[in-house]
Amino acid sequence: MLVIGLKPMPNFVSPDTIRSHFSSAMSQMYRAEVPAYGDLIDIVKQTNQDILAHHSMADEDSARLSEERHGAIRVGTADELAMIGRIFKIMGMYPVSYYDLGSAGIPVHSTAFRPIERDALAQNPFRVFTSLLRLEMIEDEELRHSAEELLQSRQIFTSQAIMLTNKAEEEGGLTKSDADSFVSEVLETFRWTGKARVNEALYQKLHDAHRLIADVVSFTGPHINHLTPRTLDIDTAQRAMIDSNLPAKAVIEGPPARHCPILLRQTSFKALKEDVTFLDSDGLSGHTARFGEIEQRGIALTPKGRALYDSLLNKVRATITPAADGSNADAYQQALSDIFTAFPDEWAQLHEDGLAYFRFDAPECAKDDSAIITKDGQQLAITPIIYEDFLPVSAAGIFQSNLGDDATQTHHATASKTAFEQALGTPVIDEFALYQSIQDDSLRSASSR
Ligand code: OOG
Ligand code: NI
Repeated sequence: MLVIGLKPMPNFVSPDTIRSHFSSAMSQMYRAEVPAYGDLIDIVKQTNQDILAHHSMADEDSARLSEERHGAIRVGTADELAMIGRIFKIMGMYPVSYYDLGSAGIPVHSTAFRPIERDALAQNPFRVFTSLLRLEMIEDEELRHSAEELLQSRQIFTSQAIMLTNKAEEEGGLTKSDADSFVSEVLETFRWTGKARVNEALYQKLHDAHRLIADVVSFTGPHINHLTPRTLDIDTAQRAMIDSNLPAKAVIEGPPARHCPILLRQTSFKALKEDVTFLDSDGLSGHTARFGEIEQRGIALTPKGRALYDSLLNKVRATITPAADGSNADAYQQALSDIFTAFPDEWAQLHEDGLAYFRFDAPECAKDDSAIITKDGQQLAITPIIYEDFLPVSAAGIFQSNLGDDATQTHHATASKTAFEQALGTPVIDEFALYQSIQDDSLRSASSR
């Protein structure tokens, strides 16, 4: 029967599919731009295969691995950040958590855009660590004005990307052909061009204020600065990196190696000294815009677990600060392992102490990384919920090592979550609430069997 006046349901592509396409397009582009990234992908793939050959994981956790990665970008203005937020929303990515890097002397604050629901995460957990420049941390008033003008006068999005974003918002989604052009148009925003919008002298001034300021302000847009694949064993992957002449930094950021991995461990290396063309010269600047990074993800911690992690890490850092040149790396790793013996290292114990988040299942669903517990007289399998977010101290370490060790010239600034949310145009989501709700939902369905 023909119903007159009723519009046919448009055939929209799901945000999860758009995100997967986008993540894979970014990966292809970055592979072409930074060949060492391709080597990293190969190393991680191999170590993951070796582990999965003798270690069983729930399909939900292992299926996503081969495509799992995070990226990082740095934007210059509130308008840019707000538009990035609208674009990522069309891909099913939402701003989670606020990261203050100002207190480490780095002139940005950040959030991570990522999927937030269990199904969406299982399909493709692509996340983008997104930083907003804090111009107020430039002390020289004249330089601050020049930077402001440069940022105000650039347009980092193509007109098609803007048009399709408006269309997706108005119509509630994108058709297949619109989604395809949306992905390729948005990709343009993150492409490296090497063409500075400033002359060499201004670049140098910005660079002297802070390398990060030069990286954000001098160019046509927020080039993707790294893409990070996820390894199941970062110690092995790091050794393989060094063997392949990818000079991993000496210290792995985050918690020590453990039987039950928690949160996030990361290591990176300086990728490239880029050739930059300035308005007045095509000098080789040795600008370090992009780098390589790998990470291992463990279980998400509750506020109680996170407080214990933070206090143990502070204790380590009160004893020993990892030197930028890696000279005390072994002593640092030793102090880290010693002090973290205070953090329980068995799944059932972590659950019992309320330190970490788990999914609950029928006992027959248990895999190698699950444990069986008894709750209200019922046997249940518990499986770690993967940490999907970032760590501010680790992020500060990653920024610093890749900017160079003389990178902390600015004054330290206090966190300003409110200012960040105003720029973004929406509040950031609380990460703990997301993990808690995935845990609660799984307990409800496991108990009502
Ligand atoms: C982001 C550095 C932080 C991570 O994995 O913690 C980061 C940047 O350099 O823009 O990517
Ligand atoms: Ni990263």
